[in-house]
Amino acid sequence: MERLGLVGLPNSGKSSLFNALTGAATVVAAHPFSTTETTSGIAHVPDERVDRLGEMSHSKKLVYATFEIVDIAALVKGASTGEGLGNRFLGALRDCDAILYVLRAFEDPSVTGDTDPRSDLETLELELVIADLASVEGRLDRQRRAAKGDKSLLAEIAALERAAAVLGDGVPIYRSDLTPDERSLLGPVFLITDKRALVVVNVGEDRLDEADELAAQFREPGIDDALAVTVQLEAEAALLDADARDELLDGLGLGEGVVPRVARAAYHALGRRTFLTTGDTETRAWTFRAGARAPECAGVIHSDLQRGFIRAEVIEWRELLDIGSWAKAKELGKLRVEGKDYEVVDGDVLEIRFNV
Ligand SMILES: Nc1nc2c(ncn2[C@@H]2O[C@H](COP(=O)(O)OP(=O)(O)OP(=O)(O)O)[C@@H](O)[C@H]2O)c(=O)[nH]1
Ligand SMILES: [Mg+2]
Repeated sequence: MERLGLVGLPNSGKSSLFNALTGAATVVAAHPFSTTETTSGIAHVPDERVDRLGEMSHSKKLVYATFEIVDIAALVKGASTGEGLGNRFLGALRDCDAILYVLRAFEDPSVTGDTDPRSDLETLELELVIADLASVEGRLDRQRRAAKGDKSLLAEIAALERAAAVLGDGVPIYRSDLTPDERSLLGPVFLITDKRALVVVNVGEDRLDEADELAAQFREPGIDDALAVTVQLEAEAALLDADARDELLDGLGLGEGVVPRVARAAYHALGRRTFLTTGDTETRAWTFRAGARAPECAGVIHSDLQRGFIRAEVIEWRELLDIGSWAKAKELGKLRVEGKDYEVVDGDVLEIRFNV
C-alpha cells in the first residue's frame, strides 16, 4: 500500500491531522504529549462514486480506497545533524511515497511555538535537503570509486552531481529542474525530497475566512497541492458519527470538511487512480497505478482474474448512474468490451470476464 508521511515542527498539528484522516480507527494522543513513536494508520478516501453507485445497486457493503499514513516525531532545526528526535525519524520518511507538510497557522498562547507557516516550511525543507545532500555525497563517493572500472556508472554520477548542486543551493529535488531521467537515476539513494510533496496549513477556527488565501500562497511549482484545514476541529469531527459530524461542519459552513479533499489530494499525489465494481454484494473502489492496463487492474481484484483475463466490460461511472443499473446498461449495449491493451481510466466501472 502507498504511504504518506507527515512532516512538521513540534505542535503543528500532525497527530491531530493523522487522527482526522484515519477517523476513529486509530487514535494517537494529540494532547498534551509530543509524539515520540512512529504510528501508522489507514486513511480512507471518501468517494461519492462509491456512495452513489452503492445506492444504485443497493449494495450491502461499501468499500473505499485506502492509503497508509505515518505520523512521526516533529522535526526541529538541526534534525538532520541529530537535534531533537527528528533525525531518528528521517529513516521512516525514506520509506514513504509522498510527504505532507503540516504548517501551523493557528494562534494559541497555550500551545508553544510560532505561527509563521512560510518560515516553517523553509526550516523543514532545509532539514530534509541537508539529510538528502549527505546521502547524495556518500553515494557519489562510492560510485566515483567504482566508476574507475565501470564506465556504465557515469550517467548516474552525472545525475548525482546535478542533485548535489541543487541540494547544495538549499533546493529540494521536487522544486528543482532535474529531468525525469536524472531523477530515475537517483532512485537507489532514496532521497526524501525526490518524493511528491503536499502542504496542509493548519488554520485556527477564527481565521476561516482567510483560509483559502493562506493555502494559495503555497501552491507553487514542486508542491502538488496546498489546502487549509482547521485540523483540531476536523479531528474532533472525525470522532463523531456521520450525522453529528455533518451538523458540526455544516454549522460552520465547512460542508463535508476539508479532510476528504486532503485524502483525495494525497491519493492523487501518490500516483493512485480508482476503478470501481458494483453489485448487490458490494460497491468498491479499487486502487491502480496511473497508466495500468485492464489485466493488471483485474489482478488487483484477484490474481486469477489477471491470469485468466479474457476481456473487460467497461462503462464510465456517471453514465452508468444515469442509466440506472448494470443490467440495463448491458441491455442497451452501453457496456464497452475492452481487451488486454485497454488503459483503464479513473472512474471506470469494470466487470472482468475470465477463465482459469
Ligand atoms: N488552538 C488550536 N490548537 C491546535 C490546533 N491544532 C492542533 N492544536 C493543538 O496543538 C497541540 C499539538 O497538536 P498535535 O496534533 O499533537 O501536534 P503534533 O504536530 O503532532 O505535535 P508533536 O508530536 O509534538 O510534533 C495540541 O494541544 C493540539 O490540541 C488548532 O487548529 N487550534
Ligand atoms: Mg505528534
